[in-house]
Amino acid sequence: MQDMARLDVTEMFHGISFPGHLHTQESLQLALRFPFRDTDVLIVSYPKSGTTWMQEILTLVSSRGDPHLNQTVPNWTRAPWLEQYYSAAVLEASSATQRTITTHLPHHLLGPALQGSKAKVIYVSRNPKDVVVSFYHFHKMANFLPGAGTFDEFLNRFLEGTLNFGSWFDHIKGWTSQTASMDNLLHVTYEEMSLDLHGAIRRVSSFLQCPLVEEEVNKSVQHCSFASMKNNNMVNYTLIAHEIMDHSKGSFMRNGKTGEWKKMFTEEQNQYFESVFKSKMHDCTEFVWEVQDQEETHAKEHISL
Ligand code: PPS
Repeated sequence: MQDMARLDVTEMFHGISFPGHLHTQESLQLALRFPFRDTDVLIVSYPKSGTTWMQEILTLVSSRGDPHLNQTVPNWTRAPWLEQYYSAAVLEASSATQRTITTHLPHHLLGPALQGSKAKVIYVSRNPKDVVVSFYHFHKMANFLPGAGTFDEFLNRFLEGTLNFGSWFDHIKGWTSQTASMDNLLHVTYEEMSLDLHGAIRRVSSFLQCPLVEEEVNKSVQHCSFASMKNNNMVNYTLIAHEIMDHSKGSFMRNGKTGEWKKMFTEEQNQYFESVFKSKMHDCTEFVWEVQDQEETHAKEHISL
């Protein structure tokens, strides 16, 4: 993962920018033609939505709560990103009967490759206001991403859909609109994992038809807590050279909370966000989002940001 530098290269693919450090035109093309197996499990997310957390959960579920793999194999080897250049080699070398694969690609690009496949898809989403804050901080430490600029500039780029990996709105709409027609798709939110990690792990394990006993769930909960993952160098990206990810400028496992956007957004930015959100998401009748502040313990709000 550290061989190919290309830190200043951006690959433009179907109108979306991807970091050239990990993506090439060829690797992106290959992803769109990927021969999925019915036994594959695919984690799909827009960046900073809880991808790494779900990778950790899937490893623990398949190991029945035993953290050995989580503590000895980096997450990008356990669950490689389909569109990144090293994944073909990793997947070829994999002897797993059930492969876990990760992707940030939007549905309009990856949907055709999945057509007709029984591969299981887990879509992970997060309150977009927290996504943008997390992504902003990540841009400051990840030297393979363009400069973050001011938060105001960054927020505009997020809302326009011009950041790397494209539009959050296209991503969420594209994938969640498939939930009615794809019975092999499970939507899990970051907020749900924050609120009830035990329940989320149970839901994921039953979706994968890999039910765990209580003790196995409890062990999984323990090993994919924020504190465990922050200290696990197989998942906290401290194995990556500091020229690529500068840990003096921030941590990948930054703070792992919900509702942190409130400390970052001005009232004006919030109003602007709300207006763009409303105009872009107005046609999403099926779109269910439960967002809850950590300090609030009751009542789930429906599409409340
Ligand atoms: S990436 O770059 O797309 O793979 O990033 P992703 O893994 O999707 O998102 C990173 C954010 O997820 C937080 N995270 C967690 N939060 C709570 N508990 C656990 N176990 C956990 N693991 C990862 C991580 O801290 C990033 O969020 P922020 O808000 O920046 O802290």
